[in-house]
Amino acid sequence: MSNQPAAIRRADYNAPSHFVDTVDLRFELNDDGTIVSSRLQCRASDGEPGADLLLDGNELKLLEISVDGQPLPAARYTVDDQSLRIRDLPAQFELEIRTEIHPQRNTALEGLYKSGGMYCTQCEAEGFRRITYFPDRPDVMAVYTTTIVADPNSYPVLLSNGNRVDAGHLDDGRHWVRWHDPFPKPSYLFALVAGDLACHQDRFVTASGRDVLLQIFVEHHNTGKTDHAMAALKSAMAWDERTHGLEYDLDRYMIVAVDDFNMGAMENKGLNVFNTVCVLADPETSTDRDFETVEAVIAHEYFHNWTGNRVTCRDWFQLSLKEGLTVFREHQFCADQGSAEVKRIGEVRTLRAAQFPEDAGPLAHPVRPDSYIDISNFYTATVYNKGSEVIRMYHSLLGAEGYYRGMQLYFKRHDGQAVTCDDFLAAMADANDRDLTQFSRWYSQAGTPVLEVQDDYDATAQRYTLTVRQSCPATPGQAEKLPFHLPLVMGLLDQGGRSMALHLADSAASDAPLERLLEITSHEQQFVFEQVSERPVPSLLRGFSAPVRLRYDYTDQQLALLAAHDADGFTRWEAGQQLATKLMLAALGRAEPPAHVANEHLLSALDGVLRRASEDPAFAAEALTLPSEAYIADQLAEVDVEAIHRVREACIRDIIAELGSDLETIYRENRGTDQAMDGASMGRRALACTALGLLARGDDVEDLLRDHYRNAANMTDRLCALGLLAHTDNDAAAAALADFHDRWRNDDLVVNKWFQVQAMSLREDTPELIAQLMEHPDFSLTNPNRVRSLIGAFAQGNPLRFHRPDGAGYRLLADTVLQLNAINPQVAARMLLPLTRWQRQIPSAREGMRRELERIGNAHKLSKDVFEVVSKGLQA
Ligand code: B3K
Ligand code: ZN
Repeated sequence: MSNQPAAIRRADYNAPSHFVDTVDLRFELNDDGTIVSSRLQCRASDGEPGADLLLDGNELKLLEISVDGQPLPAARYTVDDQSLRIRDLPAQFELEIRTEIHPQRNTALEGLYKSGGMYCTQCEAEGFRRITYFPDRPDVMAVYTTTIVADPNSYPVLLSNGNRVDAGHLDDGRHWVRWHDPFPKPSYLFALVAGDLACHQDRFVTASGRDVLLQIFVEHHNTGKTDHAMAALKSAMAWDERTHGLEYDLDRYMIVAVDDFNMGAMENKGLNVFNTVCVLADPETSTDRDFETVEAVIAHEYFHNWTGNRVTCRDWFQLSLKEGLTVFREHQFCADQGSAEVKRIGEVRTLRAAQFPEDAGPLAHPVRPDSYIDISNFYTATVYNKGSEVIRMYHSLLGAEGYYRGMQLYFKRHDGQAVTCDDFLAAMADANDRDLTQFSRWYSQAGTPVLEVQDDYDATAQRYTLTVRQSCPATPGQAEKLPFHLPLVMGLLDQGGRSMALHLADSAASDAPLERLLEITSHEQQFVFEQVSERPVPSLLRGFSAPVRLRYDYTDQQLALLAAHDADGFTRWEAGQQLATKLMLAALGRAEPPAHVANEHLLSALDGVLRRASEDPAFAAEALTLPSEAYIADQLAEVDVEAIHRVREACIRDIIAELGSDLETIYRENRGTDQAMDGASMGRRALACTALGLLARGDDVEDLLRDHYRNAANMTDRLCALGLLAHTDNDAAAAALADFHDRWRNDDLVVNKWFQVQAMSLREDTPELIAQLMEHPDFSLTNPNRVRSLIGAFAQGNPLRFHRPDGAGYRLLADTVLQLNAINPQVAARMLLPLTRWQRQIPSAREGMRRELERIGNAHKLSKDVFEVVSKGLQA
């Protein structure tokens, strides 16, 4: 690997040499190239003349440059492929630059590009430099005015940030629209859209009486699918007012849906750009999960208006300042929309599936990273999801009131500024008069802490002692870790499953709640409870109060008791998961493949779930879902994917043998044939589909699956049946797949699902099928949704076939990454991640994965993005 790109370090941060107060942009959109004219009012940050101004620029053709109206002589500036440096500048000046760019050729989908017939932008993190030369860093905040000129027939709708201030026609027939955004913002929040778009319009009146125009723009064939997004937007706006006292601040809020997008959505000021996946929803073509995604992402991007836009990041190392915080706000919002317990279970599943393995692998990094080669690689589960857990811990440690006091102080101090995670922590600490110095280690230390809990019961003294030890494994560049400050929420259950009063030895006698938050701060701590009349069962880490791995040596009986009786829904679910995990790990540890994996404790716990299923079907669905193969793998020092699959399947067969007829009853009682989208109907569908998913692992289920597919009245049911059918190579599967494609061949988002179910198939020849599907006329490497549906789903969601022993899965992924590297580096680097998780695989797999990583590493012209992931991924 030659020409290695250099790492950027947090410690090297320098304040900007110049500020830009206003930016005037003019875009002339032409099919043979776009001309961008910019006029910047600049001033040296120290008020002195003479400092060089360094502007970022990427893939730009510089046409003209002038300072204070005078063309700049060549001797006063230098251009290379990354930057433009200007010398001998006065303390204050007007800089004008004209560049030419080619959005039509932009397959990286950063900067200005074309998606279908429309122009759109993606500037976070460093896309603005592909539009014009600019100090493209978040601590340079300016007021933008944007004029867009285009052909009115192809591009009747012209949008940018802020308020629409003027419009007109030119003599040559083109039209133009001017936008002005009064809020100073970093360049990463700039947006432009031009296209022939349909608009769904509504209004929202804020608490203080501002009448806001809400607009969702989509391509015409997608009209009619935006009701859910609009409703979600309005509830998010009302929620942020109600819970945080935060109002929207412009006269309009626009959302545009585009087909080709590198991630979910983007919070550009006043003009969000969304992946169609995260906006469009309708019961016929979207699953219940899709509906939830739309609601969550709409809310997330809206919440960024305060946490991200009004208060932004000083530099990209602080990304979690806005992302962790906004994910937490999104989680709070979603918990308020339905069952908070079920939502919490989903959050923990995601954290364990995506973040724990990241924290345990070669790309582990702290919530606030110390260095990066390409910042695009740091939009990670650690920055987002662990970052959100860190915010949740402030909320737990300070209490809801203390947390909101801290938020208020944060906005009071920093509205309109670009700040750091330290500033956020200081606001929380100062508003509550708390010392959070130790808590700040959550930002600087990578790795998932381990909490080992032991207990001792003294029957004579009626005293119960919990000993809590914490440790954290080494991660790249961090051999030793200092103890974290974290909340451990717990309770004690008596042998009948009743909550016991918690008399802490050093607290007042009258103070005996049923639940306590223990503050863990040291390597080892003891908590002594008095007046404990019998040996209790500890209920630990309720609500998953900290992002840690908890170890306590529960017996099967204790886990069954917790699963049946604990006061906390998360812990009830977790106890069942831990029981199943324990049994599967034990089975894996035996020399001979065991005849049975489930035992009477697990079966009776599941029986209890089935009997109580009607009380909360959505919860029952979660409790009936066994821990994933990936989760089991994450518990092991050496991972044999096939063995894990065998054991999990055996466990499911035990469940069917014992509870099959009850599962069938539950299935029949809960399956529906309607499109009702209320929480109760969605819960019943989830339960029916989970039961069907278990039954499908048994024998003679083809008719059941075929019927479910045929009778489905909504996409959740239809896709559930299709996915289960697609595991088998038979006529029923082929017929359903053909029918599905026939029905929805014209709906891109449904065609993604068609690719995805095939990518997830347990069929042994899945790698070959995927290779064939990549030749399908509907497949395209330039559309990230397609790539994620087929390649991403396979490599991340189908461990059994991705790790096929002959290495076909690894080769397929590496071949694809090499092609994508030249098309879309960001997506290429992301697709590559599963190959970097070779360290704990069995030796044959390890070798195969490393070989493919090395092959990618040796390729010519690697993008920075891919280079960073490959080179870190190869480190032992
Ligand atoms: N802030 C964007 C993510 C941008 C990713 C750039 N590679 C979406 C979000 O988190 O809301
Ligand atoms: Zn975000």
